[in-house]
Amino acid sequence: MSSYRPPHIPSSEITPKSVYLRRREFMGVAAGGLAMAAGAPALAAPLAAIPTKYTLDEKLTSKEDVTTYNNFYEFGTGKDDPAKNAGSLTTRPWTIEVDGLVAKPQVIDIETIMANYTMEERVYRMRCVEAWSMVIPWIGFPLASLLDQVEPLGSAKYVAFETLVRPEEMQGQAGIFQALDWPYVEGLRLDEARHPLTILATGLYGETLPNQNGAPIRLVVPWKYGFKGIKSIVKITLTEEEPPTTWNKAAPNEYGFYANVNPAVDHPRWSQATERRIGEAEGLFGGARINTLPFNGYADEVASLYEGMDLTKFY
Ligand SMILES: Nc1nc2c(c(=O)[nH]1)N[C@H]1C(S)=C(S)[C@@H](COP(=O)(O)O)O[C@H]1N2
Ligand SMILES: [Mo]
Repeated sequence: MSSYRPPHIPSSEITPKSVYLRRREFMGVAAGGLAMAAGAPALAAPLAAIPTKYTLDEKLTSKEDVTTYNNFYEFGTGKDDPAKNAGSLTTRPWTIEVDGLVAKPQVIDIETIMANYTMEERVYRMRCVEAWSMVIPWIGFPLASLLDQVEPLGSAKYVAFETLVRPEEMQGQAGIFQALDWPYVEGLRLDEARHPLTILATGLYGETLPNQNGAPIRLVVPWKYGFKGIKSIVKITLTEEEPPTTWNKAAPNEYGFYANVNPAVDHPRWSQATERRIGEAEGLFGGARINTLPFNGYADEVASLYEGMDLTKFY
């Protein structure tokens, strides 16, 4: 198969919906084993050979569910709060400060990112630590490309991420009750951050990322529990030490730094062996749960990163 060359997406627009939907149709045809179906729309570039690790032969979660059932505590703790409240977030202008152990620290404007990085579609499973999951067609680019640009020093071992603090626009950061310590912070080991599956997402379903999903730019690490996928990022820092992470600080015995999806290690308060696929019919007694896969189904790609780790233990 020839390699997949994603189309360049100009700064002003993520793939127009019509093109995007045609592409999906084409991908469906390609997955069925036909090089080109009669009547299939003409495409400027061949799109059939998306590496299978970047797409899935699983039903997509509806856009409605992806954009209305969210965790984004800066806008409230209810699943429907982010969709209701995140409209208040101003996402332009927006910059990401990249600093720490890098040769070329810089403040990168989101418009520069949109103009300079080739966006790709990645259809990934997302498994929340709360035992529900989705299949989401992200638009984004490898985090490794951005890291290359700032040239990490040899001493850099981890990447720390930080979300915006703006209580005027994030109502979950205002008022008496604060669900978490702000800013929301996350981190990866540098090799995890550089892994080709790890992306910064700027869109989903062929459109600009909705605010409730972490606009204008958020992390997606498909083999880890969803809380690692930090939203609305304003700062990335290369460090020598393992950085603190929000949920680990809040409950260290429940949420680890690594947080790799692992059906063999239960959360102290519930099983992680199975999951509820959002939008899929459940049986009479809440059945029809599906089995959770080690590394969320990405073991072939990422298990080698964790050689020597005891996979029956909590990390
Ligand atoms: N800044 C920030 N990022 C966040 C969260 C959050 O509350 N704040 N929630 C996390 C959790 S628990 C999950 S499951 C995913 C949900 O992403 P989605 O709403 O786009 O599906 O975002 C993660 N990123
Ligand atoms: Mo989550």
